[in-house]
Amino acid sequence: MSRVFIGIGSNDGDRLESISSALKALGAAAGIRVVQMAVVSETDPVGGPPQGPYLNTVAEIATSLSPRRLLATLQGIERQLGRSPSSERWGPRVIDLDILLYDDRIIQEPDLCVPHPRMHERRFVLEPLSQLVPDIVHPLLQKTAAVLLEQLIAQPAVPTSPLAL
Ligand code: A4P
Ligand code: MG
Repeated sequence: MSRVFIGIGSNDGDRLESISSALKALGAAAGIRVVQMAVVSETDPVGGPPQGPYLNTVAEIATSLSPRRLLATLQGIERQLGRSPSSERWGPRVIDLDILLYDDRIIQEPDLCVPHPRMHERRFVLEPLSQLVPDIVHPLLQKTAAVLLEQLIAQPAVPTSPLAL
C-alpha cells in the first residue's frame, strides 16, 4: 500500500457537495482507502482568469494503484462529477483532484509530475497538508510541509519597494 496525498479544490457549482461526492467516490474506488482529510477552507483563487473563491482541502489515501492508474481514477472521478475535459487551465472547475505526494516517489513525465510541481508555492495546499502531516518531507526539496508553509508565509506577497523603507 502506498501513502498518497490528494489536493482537492472546487470553485464552481455546489462546492461542498462536489468535495463530499469526490471523497465518497475516492472511498468507493477499487484499490483506494481514504485515511483522513483536512478541514475544508475557503481560499482566494491563485492564477488563471478572474474567478470565484475556492474550497480546498487535502485527503490522505492508502492505495494499491500505481501513480498512473491513480491519475486515471482521479480523472474518471473529475469527469463523473461533471468536469469537462476542455476546461480552461487554472480556470473555474467543479472539482480538481491532484496527486500531491505519492510515498517519496519522484515522477517527472509530461502528463504526470509528482510531487505536484506547484504545491510548495500554494498556501491552499500547504495549510491542509501541514494540518494532517506537518513532518512529511517533500522528496525533492527535502523540507517538511510545516517548514515549507512557514517559508511561504514569511515571503512578502508583494515585494516591498526600497523607497517605502
Ligand atoms: N498532471 C501532471 N501532474 C499531475 C499530478 N501530480 N496530479 C497533469 C494531477 N494531474 C497531474 O490538469 C492538467 C494535467 O496535469 C492533467 O492532464 C494531468 O495529466 P488538470 O487538472 O486537467 O488542469 P488544471 O487543474 O487546470 O491544471 P493544473 O496544472 O493541475 O492546475 P493547478 O496547478 O492544480 O491549479 N486557487 C485556489 N485558491 N485553489 C485551487 O485549488 N487551483 C488551481 C489549479 C488554480 N488556482 C487555484 C486552485
Ligand atoms: Mg489539476
